[in-house]
Amino acid sequence: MNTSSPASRKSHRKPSEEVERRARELREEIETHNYYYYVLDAPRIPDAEYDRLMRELQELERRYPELITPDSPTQRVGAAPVEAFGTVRHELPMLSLDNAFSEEEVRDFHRRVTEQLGVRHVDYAAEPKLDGLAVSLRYEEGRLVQGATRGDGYTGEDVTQNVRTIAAIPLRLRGRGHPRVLEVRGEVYMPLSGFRELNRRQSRRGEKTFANPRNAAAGSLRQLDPRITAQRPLSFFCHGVGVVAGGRLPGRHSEILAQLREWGLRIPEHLRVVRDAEGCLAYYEEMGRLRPRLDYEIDGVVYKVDRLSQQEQLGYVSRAPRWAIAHKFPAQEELTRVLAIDVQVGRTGALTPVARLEPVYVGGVTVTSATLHNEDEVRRKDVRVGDTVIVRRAGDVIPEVVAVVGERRPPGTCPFRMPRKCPVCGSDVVRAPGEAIARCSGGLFCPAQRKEAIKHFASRRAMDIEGLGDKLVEQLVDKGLVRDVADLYMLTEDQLADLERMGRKSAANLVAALEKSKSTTLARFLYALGIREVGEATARALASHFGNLEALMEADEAELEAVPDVGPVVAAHIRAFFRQRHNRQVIQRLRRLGVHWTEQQRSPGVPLPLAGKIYVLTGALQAMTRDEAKDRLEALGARVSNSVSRRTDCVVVGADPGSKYRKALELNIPTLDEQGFLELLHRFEGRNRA
Ligand code: 5U1
Repeated sequence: MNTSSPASRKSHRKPSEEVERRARELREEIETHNYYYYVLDAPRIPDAEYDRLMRELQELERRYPELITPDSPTQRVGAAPVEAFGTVRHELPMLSLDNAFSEEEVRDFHRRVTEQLGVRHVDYAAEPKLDGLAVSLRYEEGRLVQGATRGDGYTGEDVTQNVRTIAAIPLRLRGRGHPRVLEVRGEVYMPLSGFRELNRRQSRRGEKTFANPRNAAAGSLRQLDPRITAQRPLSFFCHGVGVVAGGRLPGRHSEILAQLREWGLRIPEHLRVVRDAEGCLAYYEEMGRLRPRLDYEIDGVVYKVDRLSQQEQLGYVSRAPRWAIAHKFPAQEELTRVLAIDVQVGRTGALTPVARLEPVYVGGVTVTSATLHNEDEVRRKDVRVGDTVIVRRAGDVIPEVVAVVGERRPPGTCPFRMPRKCPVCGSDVVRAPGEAIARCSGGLFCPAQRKEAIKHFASRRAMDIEGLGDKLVEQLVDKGLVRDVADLYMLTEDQLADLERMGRKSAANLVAALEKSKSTTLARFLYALGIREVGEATARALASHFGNLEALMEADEAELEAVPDVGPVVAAHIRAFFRQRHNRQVIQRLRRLGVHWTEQQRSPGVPLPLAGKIYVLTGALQAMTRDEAKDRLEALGARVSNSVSRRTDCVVVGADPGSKYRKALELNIPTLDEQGFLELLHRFEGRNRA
């Protein structure tokens, strides 16, 4: 059976003139949008529209393969793999640059330039120096015919098929007046956003990740299979020209770059013509400030004498021009030694391995420690005490260990192992199935988690201790008045009145609020304990399933997983939490200090009286808040919904009810006034009370 539609079938007829014209139009339109997007950084159409144009052209070329041209924008998917790269001899060598690492070295450079030229002032073209891969692109009659790596400066590798897959490199130059042969030089690089995404993708697939964007760019460009290069987020900036024949270029470097831009080539952002050493140094400062916000890595800036006639006068020394210099930023990567691997416990109990390092100057500061993220990361990089490692610090980012220098590993090192007990409180360390982070399970007790645990315990949806805000919790912990949540219920008015921003009255109010909070529901109490992955809904499900705390505390994984929404991860966290003697002691103290709830001491599995019923609340109740009414209904097994529908079983109507009441009347849904509601609670809660 032939399932293809007539429109999608391959045609064996010659394309009509109209089809040919449309293919040409589409190619031009797509190229123009590439130019707006990549070169001018100002896209004119949404991505979806661009994709539509591309699909239309692909479809035409599929039906009439004779329409395909080598420089069609559809031809960037990557040619067939090769066994090895051919070599390319650079007609004009690709030079390197001298470096300056200090202000003084920049001033010395400027002095040499002015002295040799016999002038007092010099204009420099100042550019960011990209940390990429130098390449040469050869255009003949405006068409890209060759791409080559720098190699040793004289001979590079032929990467034509690979550079053709990079969307920021035009396959054909725009406009008119280009020289017959134009060799453009610049850097292929990987934007930081693309680099992070690529590493995430590689990690997900269990493939090798890249240490930095430069390695990722090099590894991607130098692929024998250009189809792989095509899938890598590479980009390109040009910063000069090599061979130029059959045409002329302007007399200043800055003008040449402007001309290249008009021809469709991407030139670096933040180009500037500056004057003398002072202008250069101001530019360096400015780029240093901008650097953390750029989506690509730069390792410095380059100053080039702008006038070509002056460049010629200055000439070259060995392999570097006398008319240009790279002013480098402090290195972002350095080598150092791992002295120890400590494990830090965060506010939420997450354990993070941290490498203690021999102090090293990197990225402008002295670094003595670097994060190793998590256990899997340490294992993947196999970082060991005694190893020599590459440390990286980019912008304001926390320093990290990028990789180990394998050949410098001393004998007798051991692989890292995550401790089994929390280094702060001694509770069990738990790593739930499928999670990357190991955590301390002593949430109620661990000093590292103290403040967060208390703030959560006091919060409105948990124990609802009015007046116990974050600042006050910090003070109470810092002054040593509270070490765990049970200590809250031992606080006296006198102790509280002595605190900052607390008077007698606020102290008395807080003591009253603490007293009031002692009467709660099992669901709220469970939520307040701050067990990992146990949010309000899970706490409610656990309370209604087990009916009492003792049954829950003793439940094993299988019993826990019988509760709706509780999977192996949640069950593991709950088990680990209640296994900790310290957590159990805090719970015992809380109960002895008067924290209680009114749920039925039920045997697990017995349904609650309002199980499966949907209630809606509207209007104000006199006897309790909306939250309390909701809690009490939920404790009886009801679901409390925000809107009335045919599925609603009952609407509780307080004073000044809103539209939900009208809707209930309209749909003939049973309603209860406050008196009726209280009687319902009394009837069932009375029956349920322990
Ligand atoms: N921006 C820029 N980077 N870069 C690197 N310009 C530039 N020029 C270079 C190099 C190696 O060399 C020429 C000055 C020869």
